[in-house]
Amino acid sequence: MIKYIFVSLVLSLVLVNAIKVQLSTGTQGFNRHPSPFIPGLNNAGGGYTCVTCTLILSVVEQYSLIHEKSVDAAMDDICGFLPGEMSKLCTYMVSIYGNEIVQYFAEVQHADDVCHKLNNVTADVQPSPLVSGLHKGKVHPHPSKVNESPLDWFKDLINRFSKDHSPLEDVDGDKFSDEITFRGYNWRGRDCDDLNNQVYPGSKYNNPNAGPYTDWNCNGIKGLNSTSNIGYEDELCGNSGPMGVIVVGDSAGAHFSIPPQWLTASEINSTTYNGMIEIIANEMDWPQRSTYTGWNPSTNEVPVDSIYLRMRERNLCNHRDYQNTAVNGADSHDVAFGLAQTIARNQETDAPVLLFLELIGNDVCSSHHDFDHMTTVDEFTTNTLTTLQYLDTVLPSGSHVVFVGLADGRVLWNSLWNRTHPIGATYEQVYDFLNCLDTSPCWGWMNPNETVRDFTSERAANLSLVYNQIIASHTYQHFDMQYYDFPFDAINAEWIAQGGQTWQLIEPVDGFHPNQIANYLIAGYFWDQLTQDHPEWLGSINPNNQLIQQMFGDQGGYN
Ligand SMILES: [Ca+2]
Ligand SMILES: [Ca+2]
Repeated sequence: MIKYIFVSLVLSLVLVNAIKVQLSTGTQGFNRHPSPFIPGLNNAGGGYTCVTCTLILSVVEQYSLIHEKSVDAAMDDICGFLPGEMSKLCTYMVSIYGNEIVQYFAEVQHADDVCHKLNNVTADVQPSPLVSGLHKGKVHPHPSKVNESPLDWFKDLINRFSKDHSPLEDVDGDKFSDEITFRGYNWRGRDCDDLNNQVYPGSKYNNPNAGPYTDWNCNGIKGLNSTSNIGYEDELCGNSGPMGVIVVGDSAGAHFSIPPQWLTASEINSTTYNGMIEIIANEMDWPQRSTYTGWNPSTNEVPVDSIYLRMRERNLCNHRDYQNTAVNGADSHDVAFGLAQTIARNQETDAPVLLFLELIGNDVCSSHHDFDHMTTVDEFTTNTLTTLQYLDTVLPSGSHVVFVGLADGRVLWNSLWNRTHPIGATYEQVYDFLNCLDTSPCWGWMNPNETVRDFTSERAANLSLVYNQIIASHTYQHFDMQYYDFPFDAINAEWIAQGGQTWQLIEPVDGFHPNQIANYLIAGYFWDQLTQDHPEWLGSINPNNQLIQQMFGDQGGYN
């Protein structure tokens, strides 16, 4: 149960906010408060502790009421539902704090009061006894329950992706992996030869060392046509104009999503937390279902559409040529001074790309209760020009850059404020709680004050204007450019016309991100725009598609 708190809140709020802080730390040398949760992560205050505690214990409390079980039994149940090491961590935490929690529930009954009692809810940076014990390594689990600390496992898990957002398992160092998580092929097409750094998705280079007619670009097309004596890659793809898809951006570009069932006490059962560790290892993101680089097959429950899938459908030679380099919390500065450099592309030997620069909120969003932490127009211009200057050194000739403007986040408050969050409170209460503890991902928009929300949107709109100014005043050698507004209004109108409602397009747990349906609709919207404005950017339909399908089937799939 406590593990549940750790995972859900630490990885929702801490990932969204603290990784943003950490990006800045790495590139600007900021030194902010250390996180009381995990050494190496940062915390804006003591707030995450409070949020985490209250959320976890709220779930425990509701679960115990729904199932008419004691708090003790509720914690045991939930720990048992967690997978593997998570379950151990949960048991570990309960072994340390369970008795106190049970006792406090008996005294005060409600989760937030219990957290007060546990000294988690504090007005200053005072770490809770629970967390400070972890931080200082003073806790001693009951020896009969746990033999070794699962905290080391957990800290290792977090540290693996909190420092560098390149693939973790990458033997040959070409920035592509044959693992699925930790920035593996959920994020970038799978490396079909992880021992050869000249073999990877997007390569045009027929490496003689890889052997003639091998699959040097991992698109599944290989071999020699003995009749024509030409390799199939050359024959079927050589003149097809292959084009990769890259997104550089933020948590919305990576498709951040916390499964709401994790927090919905009435739905918690033994299968609720299946796949939890993989979800964490993907930084709580779902790039494999995202607008830009989604590749999971669509189902009735999970509709997937993406720019990559559309490009692949147009030309099967593009199979596996996708890269999602988006990072939770990223803003224009992070992209300019760190994240753009995680792109894998050889300007000389790789196919050109259709690249989306997608930063829809973090330049105006933070937990700070002021406007001073928002990026100014001048800063945004400098950051964007720095990014473009770098892209001109790595993108192959014939590439295209699509700027996605900042969102108008007023839709969040307007469509959610009086609705009920999975935790049981209204969004107004949840937003207020997060703001109170300096842990909101976006004080400016998740805010009851209309003036504050309006100012945030005004700044966002002014930043978006920078893109068209750059397009009008700058040219680059290796790519051309196009700007589009973030199309939430457009897809919302489409959704409402189909009988839907706006709140159904927003992530329920964080009350902040575009959800799966929105990702699906945005992909179709951008595709239609590009088809209309720049059909030549999308390449020709490959007349060999049918032949490729007959000969190479699913082209090796994705794993
Ligand atoms: Ca590799
Ligand atoms: Ca390789």
